[in-house]
Amino acid sequence: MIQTCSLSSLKIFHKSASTTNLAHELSCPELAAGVLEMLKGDEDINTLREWIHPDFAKQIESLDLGTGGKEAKALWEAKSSFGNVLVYGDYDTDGISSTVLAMEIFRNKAAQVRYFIPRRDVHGYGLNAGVLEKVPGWGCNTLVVVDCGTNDSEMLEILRQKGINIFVFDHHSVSAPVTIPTIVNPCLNMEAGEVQKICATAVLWCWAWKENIVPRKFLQYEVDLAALATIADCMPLHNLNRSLVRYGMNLMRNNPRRGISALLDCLKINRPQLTEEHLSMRVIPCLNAPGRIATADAGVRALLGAGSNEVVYNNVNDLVRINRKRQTWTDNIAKEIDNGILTGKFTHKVLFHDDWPIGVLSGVASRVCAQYNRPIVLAAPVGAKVIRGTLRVPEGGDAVGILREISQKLEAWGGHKFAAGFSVSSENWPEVRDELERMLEDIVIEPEAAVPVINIAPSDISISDWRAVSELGPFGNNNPAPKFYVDKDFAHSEIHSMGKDEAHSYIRVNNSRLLAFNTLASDIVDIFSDVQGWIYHPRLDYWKNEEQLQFILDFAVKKEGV
Ligand SMILES: [Mn+2]
Repeated sequence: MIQTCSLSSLKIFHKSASTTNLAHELSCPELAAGVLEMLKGDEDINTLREWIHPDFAKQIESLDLGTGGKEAKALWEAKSSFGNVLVYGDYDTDGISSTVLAMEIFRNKAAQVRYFIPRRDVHGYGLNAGVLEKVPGWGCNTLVVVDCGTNDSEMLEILRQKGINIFVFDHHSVSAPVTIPTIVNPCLNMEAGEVQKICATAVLWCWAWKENIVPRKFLQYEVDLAALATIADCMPLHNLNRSLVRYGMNLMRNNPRRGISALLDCLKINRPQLTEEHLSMRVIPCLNAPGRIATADAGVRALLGAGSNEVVYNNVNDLVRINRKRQTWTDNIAKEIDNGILTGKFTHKVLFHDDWPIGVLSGVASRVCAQYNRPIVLAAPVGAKVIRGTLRVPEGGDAVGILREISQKLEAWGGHKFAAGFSVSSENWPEVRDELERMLEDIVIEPEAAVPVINIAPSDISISDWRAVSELGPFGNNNPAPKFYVDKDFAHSEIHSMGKDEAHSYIRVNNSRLLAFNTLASDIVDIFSDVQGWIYHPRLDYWKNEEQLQFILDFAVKKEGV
């Protein structure tokens, strides 16, 4: 299948004299200067210079972990051993990465380190009071809470009074009084600005780095966890996060931990070619999957990578298998909703089904919201008395704001502007459902902003040009990957089939090929006369140990009015 978009949805950027000047000032190829001009045109020259050469020492220096960071350091230094340590984590990739990092750091000063990951279906979000009550009985001397806990001072205070050492490393926003002095969370000091937005794994890693908790040489081999969690939690890719992701990806390419090496193997990802897209589209879904539909322990075990090779590969195969199951469930529900919307059976925006597994609903909701550019709530029962739901809204809406308005009727709720979740008692559900339906109806959706694309033919991009553009990455949230456009009339285009069963095809543009994977040549021929141009992106490929550039077709751009 070939994806299409309209010419009016694009903002086509043409190189000009200012691009040449900028390239000169930054001593970089014109293509990199053009990409910077297109995506960061408003920034001053020093900001752009720093973007090309991020200064890690300066970035981590400007991260302020506040008094919590100092208090946690003092506690760390006050003891020679923390006895039996329990790490309390969370079930997504940031939660399990920070759990593994905490275990590996606290092992340096502990008799024993164990972990507990709550189950999404049983324990809900964040710290669970019932579980914490049992902690003293487990012979625990020290509790390390990661990726949650900021708003649970009251619960933690009870344990502290029983003589248990408490550390919290979190990045969630503050909504309750913080009385435990050793809560490390950059959100407690938001005045320092954008650099404070980091994932929980990065909070712990940066604390250990800044405060010299463990040797920096040791932390250099743990930065892969921060990289995975930064991408998984969709953190804005400012310079500090870019550095963490970049260092982490280099580690995964050259000297990965056993579990990651095995996982990349199973996913048939060639390590030296690892990209941020591999992580976000393939690796992270596998790490997230167990927490969504089973217990997250499989993810922790895979990242810890203990045991024989056979054990490590078994753990990783578990992840891949569970992710396949999650994918099937997600696809089936998405298809059901697709059909419902297209046949007019689903006119409502709040959808409920007794049999939907709650763990995959947020993924489905994101997909439906993006595809139809419309708000959606998906809900399903958990046990007999509770309904859980997930809410997605397009640009123009405020998901968490909507839940705030009906919060008195909810058991629990949270989230951010585009995505939020809640639980509600079965008695309150009919009322909540109708109110949500009414509020979603009222959202005024903003028209989607035009997507910037740079006008250049593939034959005009060299490997060194592309390397310089890659230096502007890693790409992702707040730093989108640049898109490239070539007009169909730029050169005579020829369409060919390729691959086994001719399942793929390519378009010849001058001396270059635009590769269209899983697209039949006949599909392109069918729309060819309606096409104005092509959107594509370059990719480095290795062929017999030779590096070469490939060009991947992303969209056919349709002429105006067709
Ligand atoms: Mn997190």
